[in-house]
Amino acid sequence: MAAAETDFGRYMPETAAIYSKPGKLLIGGEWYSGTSSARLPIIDPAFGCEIGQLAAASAEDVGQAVAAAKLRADDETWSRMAPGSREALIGNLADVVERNVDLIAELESLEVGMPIGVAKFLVGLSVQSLRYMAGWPSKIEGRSIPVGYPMGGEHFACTYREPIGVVGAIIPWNVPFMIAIWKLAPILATGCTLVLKPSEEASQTSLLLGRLAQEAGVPDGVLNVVTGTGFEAGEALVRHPDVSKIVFTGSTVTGRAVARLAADTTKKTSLELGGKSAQVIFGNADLDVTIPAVAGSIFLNSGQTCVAGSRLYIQRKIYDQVVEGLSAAAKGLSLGHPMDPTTQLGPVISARQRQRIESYVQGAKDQGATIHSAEEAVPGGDGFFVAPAVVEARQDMTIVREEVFGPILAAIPFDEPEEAIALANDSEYGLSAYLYSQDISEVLAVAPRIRAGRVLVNGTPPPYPSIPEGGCKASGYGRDQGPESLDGYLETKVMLITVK
Ligand code: TXE
Repeated sequence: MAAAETDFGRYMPETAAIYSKPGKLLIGGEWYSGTSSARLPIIDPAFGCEIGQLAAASAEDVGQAVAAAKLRADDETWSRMAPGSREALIGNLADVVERNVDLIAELESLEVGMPIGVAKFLVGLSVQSLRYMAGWPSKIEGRSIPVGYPMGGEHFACTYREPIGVVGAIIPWNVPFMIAIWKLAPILATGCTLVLKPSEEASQTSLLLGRLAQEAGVPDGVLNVVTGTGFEAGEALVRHPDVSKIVFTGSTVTGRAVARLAADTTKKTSLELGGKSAQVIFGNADLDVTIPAVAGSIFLNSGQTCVAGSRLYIQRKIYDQVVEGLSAAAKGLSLGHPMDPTTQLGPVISARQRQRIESYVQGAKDQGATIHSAEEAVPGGDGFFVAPAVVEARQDMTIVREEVFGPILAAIPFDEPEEAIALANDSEYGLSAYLYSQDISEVLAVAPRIRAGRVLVNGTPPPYPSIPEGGCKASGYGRDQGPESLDGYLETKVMLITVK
């Protein structure tokens, strides 16, 4: 790629207009520049150049956003809104988002480096998540509990499920719009309110979501968006005593720090953290299906997905064939500008991430790994492109132990299924796992013994809104999507009536 800077001619006029003005903060239905004059640069990863600026929210701005969210959370017209009205409102937001898929996808593609087709697909999935959640408000039920002691007395007991109040959501840069919707949809369904702090590296679609929520008629103060740094805006949100819960998606290190800080004010937390997900290919797998699926799991969005299957265990008799097939798949990927429809892999988010990924690959080489890298596919210029690679590794290598968050697959052979289970579980993480086998008995014997939030078999379908997403071990706790996500925003209250 020769050009040195972003050509807005490739984008819709609305996209160019958005970047021509510094971003603002959405607080209580009003757009503010913020109390601080500091601005954060927005970088186009395809060229490494600045394309706009964001407001850097101060602790005072965050305090105002929390106050607006609390005012609305305490307002019974919101927290006790008729379920039918709430369902209609979420449905409206789904419609508004659907009408704006192209614009949202352009912003996501521009800031994250995601190929435009992938971005449109993922924004489309977000519409599905909203529609799924739009069906829930009328189905959030308590229960009646039969009570009574043998010695007498008659009581009636029942439970209510009530919104927990103000939620702070801190989200990352890899798939920001979809993750914001995964937090916002159940918040709308339960009657909580939200202060959303997107990553300083990809905030624009969260700001656009604020605009679209206004257009859909979401009441002021229900969704507040504060852009800014993690250490200032993020920490201020976590410290604030009026925030009942922090829902966080990001790195394990930051997630742990957030949980520690949240404990000071007895906040609930839900953490969707890093992953080092295992893919296991048994000798009888259908390789025509398996190789593209394995490649898709690690190379989608340049490996920047939390559920990326970055550790690959291959039964020895097909090891060479699989490594060869996946190396060819990596080398066949087309790297280029995210708006080019032929591009399969865009740049990674930042120079920092590129350097981090490259240092993991170099480290593996230094530890004796064989690397099959598509270096010749990397475009020239200042964009943050990384060569996809298959690394023939050993279990003790850093590249197998730590989350790389790039298009790098570490492959290791195994002999017996028992060994594959042990290798797959030999990780501090537990987000996702993938099994490939044509033997259903083998699948049913192995899947329950893998410690992960989910086990996908013989394919990598996109996330369904009705299926919970989240992990265990160092990958965190709590769930997005599905009915389980609602539990995270509800408090159970008991009413106990003495009848006689
Ligand atoms: O994440 P951070 P970074 C992993 C991935 C990546 C690494 C670093 O391995 O290479 O994390 O990415 C906010 N208090 N994942 O540095 O720091 C920050 O502003 C409160 C995996 O971008 O976790 C941003 O909004 N908030 C992951 C959010 O936390 C703070 C996706 C995430 O930033 C804060 C992303 C603080 N002290 C990265 N410090 C996945 N599994 O999906 C930062 N933040």
